Amino acid sequence: MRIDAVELREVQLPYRAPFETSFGREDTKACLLVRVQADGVEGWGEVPAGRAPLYNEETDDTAWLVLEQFLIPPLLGKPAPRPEEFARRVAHIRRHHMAKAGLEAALWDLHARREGRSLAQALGGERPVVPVGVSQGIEATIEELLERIGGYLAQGYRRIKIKIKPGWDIEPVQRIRERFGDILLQVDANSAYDLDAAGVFRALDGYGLLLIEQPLAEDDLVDHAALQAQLRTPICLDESIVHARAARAALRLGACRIVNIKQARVGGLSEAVALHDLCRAQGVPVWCGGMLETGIGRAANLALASLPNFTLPHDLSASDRYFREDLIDPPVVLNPDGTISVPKEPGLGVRIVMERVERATVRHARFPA
Ligand code: OSB
Ligand code: MG
Repeated sequence: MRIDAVELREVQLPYRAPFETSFGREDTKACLLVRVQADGVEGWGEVPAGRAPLYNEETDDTAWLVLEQFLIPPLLGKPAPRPEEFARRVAHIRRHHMAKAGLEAALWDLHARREGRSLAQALGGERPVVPVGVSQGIEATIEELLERIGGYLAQGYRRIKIKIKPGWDIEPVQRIRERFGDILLQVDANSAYDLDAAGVFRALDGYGLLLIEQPLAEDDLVDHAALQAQLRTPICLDESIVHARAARAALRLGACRIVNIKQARVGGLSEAVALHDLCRAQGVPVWCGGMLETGIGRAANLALASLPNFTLPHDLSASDRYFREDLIDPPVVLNPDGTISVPKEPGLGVRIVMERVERATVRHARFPA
C-alpha cells in the first residue's frame, strides 16, 4: 500500500455553546484534519491543537508546520508504515505530540480499513459500549451552571465533570451537591492552582468527588505528590502525562492515583495503548479524556476507550453536546443507559460527510507523492 498523497485541512466548526476553562473561553472548534490516501484506501485523523498554545504548547499552526516539513515528506510515495513503526520513526522529533498523533491515527484508520476490521479491534479493544460523562465549562453564574447540569442529567449522562479555577471551585461543587445529591461528580482545574491553595482541595475533599483532575502545574509532579498525601480523593493527572514514562514517574512519586489518557496529548494511539498497559499492570484505573473533538477525532477516542482498563466514565459525549452538525453522519448518540457504542465498521467506523468538511475548511493543502 503506497502512499499517494497526504491532505491537510484546518477546519472551524461552531460549538453549540461556548466552552470556558481556567485557561480560556472558545466558541468555535479549530483543529486540523489529516487524510492519508494509499492505493484507493484512505485514513483520517484529527489534530486537536486549537488556535492558541493554552492547553499545551501546540497550535494548529505549529502542527501544520511540523506535519508539512517533517512528518509528511518521508511518507510520500513509500509503503504506508504500520502506525507503531511510524511512531518509532518520528520519536526523535521532540514533542509536537498532537501533530504526530493526528497522522498516526490516519495510519491506524488506513490499515484497519484495508484489513476490514474496526479500529477498536486493531487496538485490542474489548467493550462494545463505554460509559461516558460530560465536561461542563465555567459559566457566568452558578444558576446557569446548575441548569446546564440538570439538562445533561435529564439526557442520561451519568457523570458530570466541572471545570474549576480560583474563585469558582468550592461553591459550585457545594451547590451541585445540594441540588443533585449523590451524582458521580469530578472537577478539573487545568493547572490553575499552586500548593499554597491546598486548603481549597482539602475543602473539596469533603464532597465525595470521583477525582480531582490536574490541580497544579503540568511539570510539577513533586507538588502533586505533596497534595495527594493530604487528600482522600484521588488526584488524576491530564496535562502532566505527556507519555507513558511520565505516568511511571507520577505513580512512583505518588503524584496521582488515576490517569486521564488522551491519545493526542501523548503523541498517538500506540503510546496511548502503552500508557494504558502500564497503568493496568500497576492496578491504576484510567479513562479517556477529550479535546472537544469532531466526530472524526472522537471515533478514535471511542475505539481507544474500549480497551479493558478504561474503567471510569469518559469525556466522550454525543455529537449534539458539542456541535449542531458534526462532520460525521450518523452523529454519535448517547444510549439510554448513559453509554456510547463503539463503532464496529472498518477503521474509524464513521461516515465522514465531505460537503460538511469542505464547508468547515479554512485552509487546505494536498501533498502528492
Ligand atoms: O482538560 O480535559 C481537559 C477540553 C479542551 C482542553 C482540555 C480539556 C477539555 C475537556 C473537554 O475537558 C472534554 C471533552 O472533549 O468532552
Ligand atoms: Mg483535563
